[in-house]
Amino acid sequence: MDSSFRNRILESAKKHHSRIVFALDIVNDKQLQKRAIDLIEKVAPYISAVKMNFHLLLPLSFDDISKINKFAHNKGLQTIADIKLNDIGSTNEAATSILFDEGFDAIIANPFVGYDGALDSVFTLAKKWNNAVILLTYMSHPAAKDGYGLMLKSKKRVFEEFVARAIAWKADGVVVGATSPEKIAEIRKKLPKKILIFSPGVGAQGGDAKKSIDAGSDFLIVGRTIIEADDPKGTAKRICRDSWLPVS
Ligand code: OMP
Repeated sequence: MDSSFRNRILESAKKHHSRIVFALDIVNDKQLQKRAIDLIEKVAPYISAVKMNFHLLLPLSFDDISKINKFAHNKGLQTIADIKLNDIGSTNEAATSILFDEGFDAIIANPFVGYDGALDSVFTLAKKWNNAVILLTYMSHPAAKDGYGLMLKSKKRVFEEFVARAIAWKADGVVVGATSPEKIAEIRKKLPKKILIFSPGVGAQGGDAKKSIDAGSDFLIVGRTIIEADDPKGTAKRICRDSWLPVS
């Protein structure tokens, strides 16, 4: 049986009937770890993975993060470390080792920094751990066009170069904002099916869950819309049902 990250997250999607990656972006809470675990407990039936960003990675300890990862795994969920890694190889290697030791299944990195002497160490470690690397390709914020949309001398736009890198480096996934469904559709056409598209920006940033899935996203990354809702469980359930696409 194929135990790759791709297979693990698709199995989780099938089990939970959900295409949602829940962004655990908790702010203004002194009991971060407890709140994180409470939220996972509530929404676990309606998500396929959990993503942790600096909101938790900076203030919490190695043990706290490991415990959250273990809790999510026990619920049959995959976990993604979002630090948009972007440094020289030795530093990337140190960061990736710590995150995989903490139990993460995947890490988000920035392809801008290149492969040799930079992201090569991240891909090597991911392979060793049977984990995944997900590359930023077209972000969700309004200024994304000022970076990812720039035209290069080669007549390729930056995001097209990043798509080529994702293919050449055998990335497991790419991030393309739900706020640009036309970019999702364009990128989906260029990417082999085995590379998953993760789309943040649903709800709070104005993106639409169903439109993103229809355009070709495999997973939706959703944070504040669920966390800040009066009823996080009901909200996760609604987004999950509205955007469900069976895993083929
Ligand atoms: P909400 O806007 O609250 O749903 O959160 C979105 C989450 O996705 C946050 O953790 C962001 O840091 C992250 N994100 C984006 O919003 N846009 C991107 O282009 C990329 C990411 C990401 O890599 O996850």
